[in-house]
Amino acid sequence: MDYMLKPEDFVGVTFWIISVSMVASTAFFFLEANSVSKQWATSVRVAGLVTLIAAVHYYYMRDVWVSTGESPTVYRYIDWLLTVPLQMIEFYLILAAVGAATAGIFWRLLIGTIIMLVGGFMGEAGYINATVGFIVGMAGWIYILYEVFAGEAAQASASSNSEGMKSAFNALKWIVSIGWSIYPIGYFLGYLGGGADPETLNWVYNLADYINKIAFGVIIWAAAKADSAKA
Ligand SMILES: *C/C=C(C)/C=C/C=C(C)/C=C/C1=C(C)CCCC1(C)C
Repeated sequence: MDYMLKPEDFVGVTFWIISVSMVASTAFFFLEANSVSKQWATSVRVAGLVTLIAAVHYYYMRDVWVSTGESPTVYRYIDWLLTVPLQMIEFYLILAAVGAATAGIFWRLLIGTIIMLVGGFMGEAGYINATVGFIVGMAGWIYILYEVFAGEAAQASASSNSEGMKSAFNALKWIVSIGWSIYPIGYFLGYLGGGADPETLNWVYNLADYINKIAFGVIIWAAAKADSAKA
């Protein structure tokens, strides 16, 4: 039967591992949200929502891949369209937890996310030229990076005196820059390095999701734990 995972399907194996890891992470974050202080509980639950949404999509994406060997582009972008804004909201929430958030920070992070994802999707789905989609996507990402490294969000974090919040904010900054850089690398290798290469594209995206959804949540959970222990 075509539908079965074959041992030589390396990309398929990564889809299976991540599907199950996302479910386990979801259980972990939801349970742990009960043992951190109140102002951190929402952040930890949102981390659980991110892995929950991803878990559902990974089961579908895995089926597409294992049965057709094609990139599950639509499912992937629906997942990102839900989970990436939630992760941007995390920045806002950890600032809000210490009273340093503003509406402008929220909107700019959201707008940057939408530009990045719409550009990438149009390029991958073939609505626009793959290079143009890449450039638009990069512009959205750079806008987000500016906000968290030098913009109002960065300033709000720097002027706060909560050590727990600051360490979480700094860790998230590195996720959004170094961790997220895996995605444009995947896009580049998949579409711009001469012809479409779904194998490389998908294992690189899968690795990126593993780091940027699960490790992202663990960072928030660790900061929440450390800060709650002090209170
Ligand atoms: C859980 C999913 C996450 C964190 C997805 C993040 C996706 C990106 C950072 C995608 C970025 C892209 C570019 C910066 C340019 C090329 C197109 C994209 C969409 C792959």
